Amino acid sequence: QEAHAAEMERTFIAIKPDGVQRGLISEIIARFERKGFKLVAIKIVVPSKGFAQKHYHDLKERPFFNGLCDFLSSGPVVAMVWEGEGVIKYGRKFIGATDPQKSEPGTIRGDLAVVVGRNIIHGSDGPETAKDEINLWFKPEELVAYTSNAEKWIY
Ligand code: RTP
Repeated sequence: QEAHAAEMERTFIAIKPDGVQRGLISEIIARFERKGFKLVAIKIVVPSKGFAQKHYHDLKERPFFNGLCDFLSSGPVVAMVWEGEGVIKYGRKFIGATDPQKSEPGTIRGDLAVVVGRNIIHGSDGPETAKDEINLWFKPEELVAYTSNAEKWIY
């Protein structure tokens, strides 16, 4: 089981300042937790604008880049690492389309958000980005490896 845990897929999930201000932290965490994914790192931080620019470096040519980085650095963000089989892809599905108007009901954005600039949550879009984003937001010692008793009933 130890070796199994070491290889388990991980993704980076952040509750953006709008999600935090609206009191949606517990709602979002509950959805991942109830699904059966495992929380291995969590902290609340106010990212600097420079940090937000690093996080969104792929989008630096986009017209909304500056506003997006201002927004991400405007207040507390809850940064998390979730672990589990298929957590990257399924996490994205769970979160819903980038534009909440196009997110299916039942998804986090579909149920809880209205506009693209205030879509409450971020999730890594693939294995490489997940690795990069986890490394950007967390030190290795902030990731806690543990065996959850529930795991053997889920994976
Ligand atoms: P995220 O990275 O936050 O999970 O979102 P995503 O992959 O679904 O979408 P992406 O294209 O990477 O865009 C990142 C974030 O930029 C904001 N955005 N604003 N004003 C706009 O047209 C616009 N388009 C995107 C959103 O907050 C999106 O989550």
